[in-house]
Amino acid sequence: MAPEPAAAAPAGPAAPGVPARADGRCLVMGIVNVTEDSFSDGGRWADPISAAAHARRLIAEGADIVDVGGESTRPGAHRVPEAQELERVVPVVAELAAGGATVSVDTMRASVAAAAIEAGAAIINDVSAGLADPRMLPTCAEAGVAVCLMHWRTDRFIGASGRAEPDPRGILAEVAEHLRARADAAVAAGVAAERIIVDPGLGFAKNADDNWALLNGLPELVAMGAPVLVGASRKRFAATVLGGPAVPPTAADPATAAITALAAAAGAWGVRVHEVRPNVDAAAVAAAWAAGAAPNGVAADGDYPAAPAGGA
Ligand code: PMM
Repeated sequence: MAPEPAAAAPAGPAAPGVPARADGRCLVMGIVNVTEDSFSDGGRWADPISAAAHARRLIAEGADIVDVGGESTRPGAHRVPEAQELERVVPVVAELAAGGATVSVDTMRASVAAAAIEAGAAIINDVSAGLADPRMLPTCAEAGVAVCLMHWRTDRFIGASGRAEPDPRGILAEVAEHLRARADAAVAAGVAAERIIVDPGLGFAKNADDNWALLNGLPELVAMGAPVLVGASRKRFAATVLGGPAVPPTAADPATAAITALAAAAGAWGVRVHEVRPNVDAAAVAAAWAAGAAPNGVAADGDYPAAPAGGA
């Protein structure tokens, strides 16, 4: 498959406030972790030069968005000092945005968000959904950028979120309610409703059953109305289809692509992935399947043409 151009995704009519593709297909967000210790790729692109090169590779493979993060959220990870997060993230964002890429920034700090927006970021991806830093939502509102609000039940934010224990009604009800509440908080802070993306937070304080239940319930989250981002890539639960979690995270890449196809078919706005190319293909398969037609009017003959008249 030919790589798509390294350009910003055009805004589609269905989602005026967030990036969208003109053809309406599920977006692929490539992950660029400028970190020492992220779950599957920590340390591989820990300096801005190799991170930007990696991001350019992902864009050449067809990523619609690149998500740049300077702080790992893996269990037990310590917070990175603010100055270090800024040093890791801002130069990468500036370079990619100057090249025309649509850049998202994975941060829980309003100061990092503000600097990244200044450098050209179009989306702030906050895994705390604005709970870690009270300035985050007002900062996004003032800048007029899109914001991704993710579900994460963690004692880091107990005071702010009010929930420390699982909801007895089940994970889907908990996630839906939390995302609705955080979206309301974002709107109250001045974020335009059409700029809000929500994310069930697969793998964040959730067991494998929780994650599969959330994917099973994805249509319900999509029906809430906001664009939904799904981050299953290389997470431990995805490897459960391989017979157990004791496999390297990259072994879950084929399962990730299958999840992408199914998530796209269920109406996901985007998927956040490490490996771009197979996920672009998976999203394209879902789009062609839904359309009942070849993508972009591509003509292709059948593999087994009809036998010539008279028979062979
Ligand atoms: N997962 C990780 C980090 N950031 N952001 C969003 N919106 N959704 C996710 O599922 C998500 C995220 C952790 O994965 P990584 O360490 O492999 O990047």
